[in-house]
Amino acid sequence: MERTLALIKPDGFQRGLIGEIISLYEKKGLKVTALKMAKPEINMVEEHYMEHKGRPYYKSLIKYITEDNIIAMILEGENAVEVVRKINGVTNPLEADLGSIRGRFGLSKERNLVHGSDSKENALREISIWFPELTSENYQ
Ligand code: FUP
Repeated sequence: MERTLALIKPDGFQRGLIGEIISLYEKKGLKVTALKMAKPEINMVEEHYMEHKGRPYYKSLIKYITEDNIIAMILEGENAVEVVRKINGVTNPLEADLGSIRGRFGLSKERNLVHGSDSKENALREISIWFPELTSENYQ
C-alpha cells in the first residue's frame, strides 16, 4: 500500500471546493488516513517547495500558499502517488485533462487548487513536513 501527500491550496478552500476535491480522491478508491486544515507557516511552505527556490514564480507562489487556510492530507492506496497526480491533472489547468481537478476547476497556472507528491521519496519528505507528529510509533 502506497501513501502520498495531497494539499488543497487556498483557492480550493476559498471557493468551497474542499468537499468535492476530497470526494474525488475517495471515490477513486483512495483512503484519507490523516487530514488537517491550517494557515501554513512560511517555513513549512519554503521547505515543501525548496526545489523551486530561485525560480521567477517562487515568491509569488509562497505568498499565495500562505495567504489562507490549506488542507493537508495523507492518501493511501495502490499507486497512490501516480493516481493523485492523474486526478489533479498537469500543472497548467489550460493543458490539464478536462476530467482532472485542475482541468475542471482551474484557470491559473499558479492558483491551481491542489498539490500531489511527485514521487514516493517526496511523499515521505512532504508527509514529515505537514504531519511531523506522525512518527513511526503512532502511524504505521
Ligand atoms: P505540480 O507538480 O504539478 O504541482 O507542479 P510543479 O511542482 O512543477 O510546480 C509547483 C507549483 O509551482 C505549481 F503548482 C504552481 C507553481 N508554478 C507556477 O506558478 N508557475 C510555473 O511556471 C510553474 C509552477
